[in-house]
Order: sequence, then C-alpha cells, then structure tokens
Amino acid sequence: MGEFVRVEIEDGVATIRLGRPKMNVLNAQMQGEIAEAARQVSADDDVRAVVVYGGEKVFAAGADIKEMAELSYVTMSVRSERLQGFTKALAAVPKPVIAAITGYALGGGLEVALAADFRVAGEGARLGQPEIQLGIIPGAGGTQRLARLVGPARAKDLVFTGRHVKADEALAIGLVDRVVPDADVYAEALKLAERYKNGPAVALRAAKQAIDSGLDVDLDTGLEIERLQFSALFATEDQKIGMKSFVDEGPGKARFTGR
Ligand code: CO8
Repeated sequence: MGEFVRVEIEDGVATIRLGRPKMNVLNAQMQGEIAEAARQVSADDDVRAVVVYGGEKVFAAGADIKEMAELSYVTMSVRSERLQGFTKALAAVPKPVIAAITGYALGGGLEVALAADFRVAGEGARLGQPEIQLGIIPGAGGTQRLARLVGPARAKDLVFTGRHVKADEALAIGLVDRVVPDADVYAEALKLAERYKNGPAVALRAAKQAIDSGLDVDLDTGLEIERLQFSALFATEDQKIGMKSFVDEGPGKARFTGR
C-alpha cells in the first residue's frame, strides 16, 4: 500500500485509487506506486478486472512539473525509462482495465488513462497532452498510445497544440468510450468491470494480449499470435465449460471458473 496509490479489492474488481494533493500530480514516487499497484493486481488471481480512479474531482493533472523543472538531459535520459515503465506496467495488466476519469486528465494523467483498455469520463472531464506548452512532448506513452487510439492526425492536433478536449469531443474522437454525469463515473466504471469478473479469465487475457501485440506487428505476425492463443485456449477448463454449456443449455449460461 503506497502513500499516494491504494489498491482496494472488492468482489473480484480491484480499484487502483490515485490520491495525492493537489490534483493527483504524478511525482516520481507516485509513478513507482502505480507500477507496484499494476504488478499487484496482475499477480492476484482473485482480481478479474481493474478500475483506475482519481477521485471525484480530478483524475491526474500530469507529471510533477515542479519536480522536473530543473532536471538535466542526462538525468532525464536515465529517468525517462522509469517514466515509461509505470504506464507500461499498467498496460501490461492481463485483465480488463478501465480508467474512471473525472476532471482533468492531462499529460502523464492522460497517459495513465491511455494505458487502460477503456475510458469512462464525467461530463466535466478535460483531457489533453499539454506538454508542448512546457517545451517538451508526452513521455509516458502519449505519442504512441494516443495515435494508436485516435489516429495520427487527431493525436498530432492534441500533441502539437496541447489543447484541452472536453468530454463530448473526447467521445466523438474515440478518446473515451462513455460519458456520464460526473457523480456516476466511478459507479459506471465498476459496472463495466463487473461484466468481466465471472468471465473466462484466461481467454480474456489471451484476447487482450492478441489485440495489443497485434497492433504492433504486421498482419501475418498478428494472425500467428491469434492462432497460437486460440489453440492454447483448448487447454483450459473454461473452453470445455463454455462449449458444453452452449450445447446443453444454449448461449450465455456458462459458469466459468477462470481456469
Ligand atoms: N505539476 C505540478 N503542479 C501542478 C501541476 C503539475 N502538472 N498541475 C497543477 N499543479 C498545481 C499548481 O501549481 C497549483 O499549486 P499551488 O496551489 O501550490 O499553486 C495547484 O496544482 C492547483 O493548480 P492551479 O492553481 O493551476 O488550478 P487551476 O484549476 O487553475 O488549473 C490545471 C488546473 C488546468 C490542471 C492547471 O494546473 C494546469 O494546467 N496544470 C498543468 C497541466 C500540465 O501541463 N500537465 C502536464 C505535465 S508534464 C507531463 O505530464 C509530462 C509527462 C512525461 C512523462 C510523465 C510521467 C508521469
């Protein structure tokens, strides 16, 4: 349990709760705690889905500018590996991960949300990669995951200008998947996560790995990843349960074990 990041697990769903005054600004310690939380929920078989939540007011306003202001190139060239490491750890969680976004998700904060599989935003949310206004560029995956999610031209618009995007525009460009009243953001994210808690965990893991890895390779290599994952699932209990349940009871009735 970190000073700024808590993991709360309830009934198969883990919440990674960000909490650092003010604005959940991500200093180096908090980045490390997010990586640690990601590893914890990855390793815990009882956790079947994950919500990342910054509280009712703000998701995260980015990396700590005050901490970075005086850093040299030499220091940052070493530190930047760790910067990418914490969003990598989150993106590598082999279970569905949902970011629940209220208020600002800026810079490193948006990069945390981009490392999730889905994003639920409140009506008052403001998202952006404002780094250019500081004379830098996104450094925790923003140039890569944002372009993969919304396409290169939209990513360039956001990264070149640093402008903030409101929830409705974020929804229109595919930056978020769902917009709800601010007060309902966490409940909505939990509801999405709960869909997966009794799911076939190994198949969900395989689906995530095949889609994410496939986006980074050519089609034939991606199809090979899919083929291997597909075949491997015939070694799971859930494949037997899922298909027998269909044959005996019809669709959608399977009681998966997650094994
Ligand atoms: N770093 C440090 N302090 C911050 C940050 C930040 N990113 N954001 C807000 N704060 C502080 C303010 O300095 C202020 O502190 P104080 O009360 O002591 O003066 C307090 O939070 C409240 O902020 P404001 O008074 O500015 O509140 P407003 O409601 O007027 O504005 C904003 C809120 C719009 C969020 C505004 O504060 C803002 O623009 N913040 C900066 C956003 C930003 O540029 N983020 C990107 C940071 S760079 C980055 O993330 C690089 C990523 C590279 C790798 C990252 C790994 C994490």
